[in-house]
Amino acid sequence: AKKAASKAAKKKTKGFNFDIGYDAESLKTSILNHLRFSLARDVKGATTRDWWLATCYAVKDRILDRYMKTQAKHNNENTRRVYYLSLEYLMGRLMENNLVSAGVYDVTREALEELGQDFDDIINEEVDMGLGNGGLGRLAACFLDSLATLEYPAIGYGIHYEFGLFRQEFVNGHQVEHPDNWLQKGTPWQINRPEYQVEVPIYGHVEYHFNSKGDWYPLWVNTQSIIGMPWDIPIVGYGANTVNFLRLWESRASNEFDLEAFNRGGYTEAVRDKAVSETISKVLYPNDKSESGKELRLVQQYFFVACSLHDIIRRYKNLNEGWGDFPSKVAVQLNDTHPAIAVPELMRILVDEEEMDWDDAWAICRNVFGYTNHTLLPEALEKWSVPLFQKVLPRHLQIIFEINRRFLEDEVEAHWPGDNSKKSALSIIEEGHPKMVRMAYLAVVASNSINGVAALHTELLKKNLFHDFDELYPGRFNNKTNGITPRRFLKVCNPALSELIAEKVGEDWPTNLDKLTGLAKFADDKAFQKRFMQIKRDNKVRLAATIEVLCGVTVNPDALFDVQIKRLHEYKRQHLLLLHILARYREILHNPDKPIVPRVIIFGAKAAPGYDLAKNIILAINKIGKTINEDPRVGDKLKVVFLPNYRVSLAEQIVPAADLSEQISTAGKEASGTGNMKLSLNGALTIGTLDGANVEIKEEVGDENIFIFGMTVDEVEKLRSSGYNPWDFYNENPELKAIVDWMASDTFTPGEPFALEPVRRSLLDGGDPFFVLADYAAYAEAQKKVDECFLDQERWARMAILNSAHMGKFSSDRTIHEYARDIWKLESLPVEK
Ligand code: NBG
Repeated sequence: AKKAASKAAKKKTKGFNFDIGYDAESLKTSILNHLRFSLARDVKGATTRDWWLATCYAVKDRILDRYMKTQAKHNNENTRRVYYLSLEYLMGRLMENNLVSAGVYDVTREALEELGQDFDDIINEEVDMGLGNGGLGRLAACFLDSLATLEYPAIGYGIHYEFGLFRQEFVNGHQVEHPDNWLQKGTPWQINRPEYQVEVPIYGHVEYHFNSKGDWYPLWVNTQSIIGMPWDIPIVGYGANTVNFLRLWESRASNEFDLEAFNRGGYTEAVRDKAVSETISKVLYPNDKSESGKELRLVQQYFFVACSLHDIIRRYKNLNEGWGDFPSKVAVQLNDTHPAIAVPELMRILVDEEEMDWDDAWAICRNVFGYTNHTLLPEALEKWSVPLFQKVLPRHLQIIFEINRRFLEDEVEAHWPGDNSKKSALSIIEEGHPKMVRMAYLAVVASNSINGVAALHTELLKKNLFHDFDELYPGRFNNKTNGITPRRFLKVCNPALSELIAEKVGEDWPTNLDKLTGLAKFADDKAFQKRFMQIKRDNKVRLAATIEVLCGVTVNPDALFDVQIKRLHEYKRQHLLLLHILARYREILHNPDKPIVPRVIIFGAKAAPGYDLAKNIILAINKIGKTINEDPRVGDKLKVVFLPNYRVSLAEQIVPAADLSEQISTAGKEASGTGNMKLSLNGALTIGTLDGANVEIKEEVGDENIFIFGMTVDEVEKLRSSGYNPWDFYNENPELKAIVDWMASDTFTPGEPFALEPVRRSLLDGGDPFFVLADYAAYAEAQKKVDECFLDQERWARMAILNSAHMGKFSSDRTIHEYARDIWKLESLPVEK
């Protein structure tokens, strides 16, 4: 009957014209319609928020039209897809990008102007969708953009956090965290999909039963159920007809579960259990690179993985018979180890539910999964305690043990016969009290591809962390250097430069970023230099206004804008730049008449709420900055500002205005970095170490257009093994000694002489684990070169132009093409209009 009804409905709507206008007049009509019929608002009383929502709805109508066509196409062709599993997506604002990608930017602007609305005010209504911590989450967002733009069939899966990354405020120089209630104003972009909700089991225990053949089989029983409710965010391809989507799971209490408790008379229990289930998707863990071993985090990981696999399998089964074609239709990419529970979950489904032989199931797994590693930092390598696993996912733990047993007995034994030390070194289970599950090893053993995110990082993975695995699985390790979307990080955030580029190299550079090399021939052209630098200056004037509002500090747009924007971490060494600030301040006080290149030092960074030293570094920067900014002897020569609540939308204001990009991590610690690419693309020069993708940026722009300093990975290793003593560097360098000692006075914290002591101590008694003092002299030298270069504005302009010109490699389109070709074996599938 249902089928007949839907047939009848189809017949009755046959010939109905769903066509939707793409001109300003149609947009205007749509906006007014939504204002009235979606928001119940009269033009007269409409607030900016109402206009924003109505405009987004109008644009969404046009996007959904393409979304329907895309999904129909993917379905009809029963196409292979990639499923990107990530616990984080740092999407930022969606409106402006969607307008640009859908090709309705100009007409929407025009429509709003005709309606008497200020376009920029409306854009600024949107709060960032900040469901991620840093580079890893932003990379996932850039990848979605590229996948849609290149028309690859792809779906992203993640968690619909009610609270994204905390909002940061400074109180008296200290970081204070506030909840990020991003859904409060409503979000027009998401589509609820209750028809695809999923129920997943968790907790419980394993019992053994006999089957009809008299064999034992395990049964996971007495589980609790959680409902996963999908919310879809359309992902619009730039200048393409493909609209993919990101599906985010919200946890809800299972109705059945509530009802049972309710019937037992346990009303409050029922409500309490409901609250627990609904806690799962409440909040994003704000630790950028450390695992706290919290039960809720493990539950989050399993919850979203189980929902996603269920969804993937449902979609597959709709169009295919049996499991034979599963690996040819499905590629799953694990964004770090956070979703690695997908491995035992898929095994559980295949072996326990589908009653497949272990070997067949394992072959499917190994054909489906790919794993991307994003860091070598030991504190970021996920391990879960066996007792915790036993409690939350008892059946999965058994499966992991079985995977491990077969791996050690079959593969490790075959390669290193009788070598027990190899077995314990490679075991997925780490011995100890308690035993731990090494998630990275699990991901490696189960994947057909393991990749690092920059050439140096991949080399180090193969050399150190996964050395034996690389020997065991030759060819499985590969590099995929990160990239960034040139749509958001140039076209949208820097419209003036975009226009200049289009004029010189053609309109199609946003999808052919290599075309930027066409700028190189203008690097010495005085007129071009002038225009390029004038755009930079205009961007600096705009940023200066933002700085005034956010920090209450007036800065001179002709000063060198020196930018360090990224999460706060010791290894990223914001405190190395802080030492340089102290040196500049000292120089200004000691040589007041000596000319100095005026600088504005701009920080943006959030510290994990439990990371004390990171918070102390923020405090030190704020206190020292305040002292300098208020010192009349300094004036415009030096200003230090720490912009609060650094996030994607703020990055989009800072990046186009930067002159100098600080990429100064300890060599070997930054897997890739992606901010380095964004800044250079917008014409900032890099001062940096030979770390992560800096190495490849240097290759592209040439040694003479970048300021490289400091120890290499090998030199760091050598110094470490010979016994590094930071006191040696402190004692040998009078300038360094003076500025480090300065921190111990109460110059910057009047009346509180020891307020900055934690930072100073970490550099000396603390052993300076990231070699700040060891690299200080080289850094100071490189900064001197920066100043010299900046004095020669023509030379600087030339270098800046050549930076933009040579960033083509770092488009995430290039990265995604490589993933598609080498890992996912995925073909692009253009969608017709
Ligand atoms: C981060 C690295 C960055 C890298 C991004 C994206 C984690 C675990 N890793 O260097 O620190 O650019 O991943 O690959 O957040």
